[in-house]
Amino acid sequence: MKIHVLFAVTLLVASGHALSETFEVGQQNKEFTAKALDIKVGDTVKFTNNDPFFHNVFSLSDAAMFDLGSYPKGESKEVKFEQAGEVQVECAIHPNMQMTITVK
Ligand SMILES: [Cu+2]
Repeated sequence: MKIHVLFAVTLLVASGHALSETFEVGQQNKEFTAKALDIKVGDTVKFTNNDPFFHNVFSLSDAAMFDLGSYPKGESKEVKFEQAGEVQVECAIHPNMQMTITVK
């Protein structure tokens, strides 16, 4: 009996995990490689710096407030989006760098 319950819980966790995806957004030529991205609650976005200088990634949006700091070429950082809404993503070093992530 106990074994059956454990097995069911494991299956639920495994299937829930398989449904969430990771998207990659680069930073190249002082632009985000996607201007707009639609994702689901629970998805992750990986921001990779492809430029030979530092970029930052931050958001002041209610749906996801974060500041990943500044990091050099080849490094990436991830954000998991837990709440539905529109998220404006910016770079503190280059004010023209902006993108919108819509979390549904
Ligand atoms: Cu930048």
